[in-house]
Parts: sequence; C-alpha cells; structure tokens
Amino acid sequence: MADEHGATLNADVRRRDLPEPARDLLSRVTLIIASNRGPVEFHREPDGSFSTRRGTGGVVTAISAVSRFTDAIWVAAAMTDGDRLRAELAAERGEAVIEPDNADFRVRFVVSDPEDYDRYYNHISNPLLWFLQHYLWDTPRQPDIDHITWDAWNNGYVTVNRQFAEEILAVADSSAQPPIVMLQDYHLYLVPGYLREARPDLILQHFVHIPWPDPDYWRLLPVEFRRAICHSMLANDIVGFQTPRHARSFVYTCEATLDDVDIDYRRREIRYRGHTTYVRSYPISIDVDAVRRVAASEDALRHEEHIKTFLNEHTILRVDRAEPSKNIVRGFQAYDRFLELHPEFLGRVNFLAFLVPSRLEVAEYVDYLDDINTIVGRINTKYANVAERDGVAWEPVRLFIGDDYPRALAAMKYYDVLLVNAIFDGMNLVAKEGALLNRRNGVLILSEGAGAYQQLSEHALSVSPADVESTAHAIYQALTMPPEQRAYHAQALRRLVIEQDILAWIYSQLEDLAATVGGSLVRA
Ligand code: GDG
Repeated sequence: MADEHGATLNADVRRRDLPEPARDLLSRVTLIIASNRGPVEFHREPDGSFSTRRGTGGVVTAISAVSRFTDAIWVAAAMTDGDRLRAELAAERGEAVIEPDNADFRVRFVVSDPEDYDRYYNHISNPLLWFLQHYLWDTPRQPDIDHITWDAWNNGYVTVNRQFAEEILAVADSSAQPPIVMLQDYHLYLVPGYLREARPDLILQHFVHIPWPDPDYWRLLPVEFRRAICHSMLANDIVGFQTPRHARSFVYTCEATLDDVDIDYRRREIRYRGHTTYVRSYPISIDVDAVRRVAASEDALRHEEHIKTFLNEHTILRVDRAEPSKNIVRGFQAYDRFLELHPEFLGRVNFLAFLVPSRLEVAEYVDYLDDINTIVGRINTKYANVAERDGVAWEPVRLFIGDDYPRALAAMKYYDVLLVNAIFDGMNLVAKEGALLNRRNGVLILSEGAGAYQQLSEHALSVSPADVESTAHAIYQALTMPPEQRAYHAQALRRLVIEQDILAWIYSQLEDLAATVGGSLVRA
C-alpha cells in the first residue's frame, strides 16, 4: 500500500533505467531537440551580463534526464530580447551553440524577423493548425482562408520553418557524432522535409503533442498546405503521437493527401518516395518528482491555506488554460444542470476553477474568456441567496484567474471531483497531476476526447464532451460514489501515473529509435 502521497509505489515501480540499446545509441550520437519554445530564457542584466531562467515542463525534464548519456543541443525560437542579444553575441563570437549556466544541454536560437514570426505563430500555428487539430471551427463560418492566410503561410510559416531547418543543419554539420533530431509539435511540420533534402543521412523523429484529426477535416486547409505538411512529415523516420487513434488518423491523412504512399497498416509503416516512416504512439506524462516538489513547496503550502477557505462539504475542481478546446463553458452548464436536478446539494458543493489566460492575441480566446465570465456570473447570480455557508451567502463557483502553477497544484490536493471535459486534447496533464496529488480519493470525470482517456478511463467516469446532461449526471455519480470505490479508483489512477511518468515517454521513444533506425548509424 502506498502512503497518501504514493511514496511507496514510487520506490517500488518507477526507477527503471534507460534500456541498454537506447543508452548505447545515445552514446554514439548528438541529440538535437527542436521546439518553438526553448528550455531556457536569457535576460540582459543592467551590468551587461546575462541571466537565465529555466523553463519547466515534461519535455525539459525528459531531455535533462537523458542528457547525461549524450551531448544534447536544443534549437528554439528566440523569445525574449535577452535571447536575441545572446544569439547576436554568439554569432559575433562564432559560437555554434550557447552554454547556459546550470543547464544540462546547450542551445541555439532561431532569430526571426518579428513580422515573419507573428505570421508563423499568430496566424498559422495557433489560430489555424491548433484550431484545425482540435476540430474547433464552426465550419459554415470558419475558417476563411484568404490572402492574409496565404501570405502568412508563404511568408511566415514556411519562412520560420526554413530558418529552424537552417539552424538545426548548422548544429548537425558541426557535430562530431551522427545527429538524431527530435522535433516537437505543430509549429515545425515543414522542418523534417527541409532537413531530409539537405542531409539524407539524418535520423529524424517528430512528436505531435496535440490531436491529429481525420483527413476530411484536414480538407478545410488548402491542398497545398496539406500536401506540404504530409510530404514533410514523411521525411521523418518516426512520427509519434499521444494515442494510437491520432497515429491512425495521421496514416489516413497521408493516404488521402499524397498519391504515392504505400501503407502497411499492421506494421504501422508508410513508404513514400523510397523512405519508410514508422508511425507510433507515446503517451506523454508528468515528471512525478518535480510535480510533487512544487506541490510541497512553501509557495504551494501558502496557497493551500487560502484554498482551504473555499472548500465545502464537496469540492469540484477544474484547472485549465482558458481556451475553447478545454470545454470550460459546458462544464459550468453541466454543474448548473446538476444543481437543478439535485437541489439537496445547494450550499454543500463548491466548484473551484483555476484558469490561466492564454493566447490573448487570438480573438477567439478573448471571446471564450468572456463567455466563461458570463456563465459564472449567471450561475452565481441564479443561486445567490439560496443558501448560506458559515453565515455568508453561498457562492457556487469560484474563479481563480491567473498564472500560478504552485497554486493550481495546491488545489489538486483537495478535490472530490476533478472535471476534465476537454472537447479534444492531445493528452491533458492535469488529469495525471490531479491523480498523483489528490488526498481525498477524488473522482476523475474524464472526456473521451482527451488523450489521457486511453490510459485512465478504466478508473474515471467517462463523458462525451458535448453531452451536458450526462456530465451533470456524472457529477452526481462522482459525488455520491461509495468511499471504498473512490479509494480503489483513486489508488489505481495514482499507480498508473507513477508507473508511466515522463521518463517512460522519452525512454520508449529512444528504444524505438534504437530498434528501428539505430542500425543505420552503425552502417554509416
Ligand atoms: C499540449 C497539449 C498535452 C496549470 N495552471 C497553471 C499551469 N498549469 C499547468 C497544468 C499542466 C499544464 O499547465 C497544462 O497541461 P496540458 O496537458 O493542458 O498541456 P498544454 O501545454 O496546454 O498542451 C496537451 C501537452 O501539450 C503535453 O504534451 O497534454 O494535450 O495541448 O501541467 O498543471 N501552468 C502555469 N501556470 C498556471 O497557473 N505555468
């Protein structure tokens, strides 16, 4: 049995090491990671020196963990003025890579013209690709692919992807060992094609963090965009997705988009113009130790005291970036419906929502935040004066808006129900963090559209994301679940998360690289 933080489980099952073939592969290569956002930010201090701020998140942890076996270099867009200045300094000094203080890897920045970057990031990557891949369009009205979109594609997405490829090539060309390039996500779909053209010998792997929709939905994009994306993605040796479902959709999309693909469905291989791409799934997870550390930090403990004042006999929680794919508004509609159906809960349950404002330069995100505020105001007004709690009027929903990760983790310790009803989600790490940290044997309500569903659904209450009525019933079912059943599922969820943490994600990718393409390095 684990203690309430799962410490025993941790010691028992988690510390597997990097398997030998993968370790052997890493000892013979240089690992190049490329992602839009890098693992470290530079800032210029008044005395002219540079300070660095390390990024957080699973991918950074995963690469740090394997960087002791290999030389790892991270290529990323320069985000801050400090990044750009540091990149200029590196160019003046003729440094191929920058060595940040206290980092496990070196970095190289892609410095783009701000307008190109804006077209790449704010016109194509986020409003277009992200929306497409989460099926977010109201299709009779959106998207309009107009001259602005075409311009953003040709003079933004293509431009910045080419720059990424150039910087990666500069690193690869100066590396003494054969390079393996691990590309991250939808910002960089065109990079593998450019890399393969220039260096047919490179080993390329691309992990897509978000869902991959069916080929019919991709048809909303111009055929030139689709072809360019599929053509380039098939320059990879391995393409990885969060779930087998997304991997399958990718195979179908390539089949529907390109004429000359030859697909082996059983082996999950696509042959295209003499090259084979393996299509695999690697469910991402959390860094169990790091999440526990932040949750136990002074900062989190301080928040905990405050959060406790908002708990009720029953507490429902949600934690999300405030954006449409997370389905926050329908979550509140379901809560409202639950209160209508079960007035016996009036005054006895609080819904706490910790929301991080996100991508406020995209109009739909701003509108969505307004919709959230509107429905919360409506629910709180509707139930004002129906009940009291500790002598004050009951407030059924409490919104916490802001960027505060320790606070969000602190809240996860106290829910009775965690509502994760995303319409579509690559994985959804909140479901996993909650399962790890919660101390009340809380019940997970989980959308079928979340990537996490594949791993966690057996121990969660499933909801179809648009089904407000069933979500209301699920809230009731969760709040009335017998304690022993709650405990059983909560422990099973925690065990699953601990067993398959972020190291399992990176290790399985490296094992596949060693098994499928490692041999070609020996021959080279
Ligand atoms: C992509 C995919 C996939 C919470 N409050 C704050 C905050 N958080 C943390 C959460 C969690 C993370 O942010 C959000 O997790 P997601 O899974 O939604 O990840 P995204 O980065 O949005 O998205 C997603 C993921 O990539 C990994 O592959 O799971 O499907 O969309 O860890 O606890 N973080 C900060 N401030 C907060 O207030 N900084």
